[in-house]
Amino acid sequence: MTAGPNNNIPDSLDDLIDTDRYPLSSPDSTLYRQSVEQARAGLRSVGCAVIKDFIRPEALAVLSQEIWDRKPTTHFSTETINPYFHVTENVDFPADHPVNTFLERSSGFIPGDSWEETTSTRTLFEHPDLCRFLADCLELPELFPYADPLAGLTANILDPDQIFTWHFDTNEFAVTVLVEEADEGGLFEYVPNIRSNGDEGFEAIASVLSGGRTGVHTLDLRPGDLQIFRGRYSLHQVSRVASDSKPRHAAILAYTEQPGVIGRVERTRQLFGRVLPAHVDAERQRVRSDQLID
Ligand SMILES: O=C(O)CCC(=O)C(=O)O
Ligand SMILES: [Fe+2]
Repeated sequence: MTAGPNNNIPDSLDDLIDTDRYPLSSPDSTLYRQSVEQARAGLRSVGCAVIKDFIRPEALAVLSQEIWDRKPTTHFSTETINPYFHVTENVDFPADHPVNTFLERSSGFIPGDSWEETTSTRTLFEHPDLCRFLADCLELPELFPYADPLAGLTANILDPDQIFTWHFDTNEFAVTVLVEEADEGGLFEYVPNIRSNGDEGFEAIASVLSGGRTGVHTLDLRPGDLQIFRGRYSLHQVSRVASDSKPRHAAILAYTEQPGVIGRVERTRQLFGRVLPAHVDAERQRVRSDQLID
């Protein structure tokens, strides 16, 4: 491994990613094209692709340490949410409807501003070759690191006994690197395409929320694997980590199709318990641009 500018931070793509197997800087190579085709096939069929052993073992140890070092900055919050991240009852729907089914989400997030520019995790997140590879896998013209200073780069932390219950993401896709796996529980489970643009899929969702296992896939994800997931249509959860297990840590890398995107104030507060001036400024710009409140 090449030494970084200060101490032993892996700072090149070759240090971080197994570029022998996944030559991210050579998009015309056969290996690159094969990986992209495989990912596309998974994303098209079940909305999920796993790129095995993507991170080199030495770099994985560094990513893991970076999370452990920043773990005190985790914003833990326990709330009961419906699959749409709402926390309050909707009287227009029956009591046993998915909209009115609230389950525990007790995980936490390490916010983006915990990783300095020089960290390996941020180097990985912002690397242009990774952006291009992900765009190719997702069949998009271009991708940019999500510019939100808190939500762009995060780590999802599930300590013993915690669970991130069934939900849909509000973003189109998510990129995850499992860094630390639980000894028991903490599994990523999903039901591919349980809803579509024309069909909310409430009946099937209700069944899963009440413990049904029909259509549930459990992902075989190992530390160092890269997961690309379309979470708008596929209900998913991270199952409860056993009370006597190690925690589960996952780095979550968020990207947008346009550069310079910043998240909404309300959602930022829900996820991180605070907002930064950048969020407030972005909100003002939005109001100004169309003169509407929302
Ligand atoms: O930790 C993960 O693997 C993903 C968690 C998740 O679904 C989310 O953050 O929306
Ligand atoms: Fe999610």
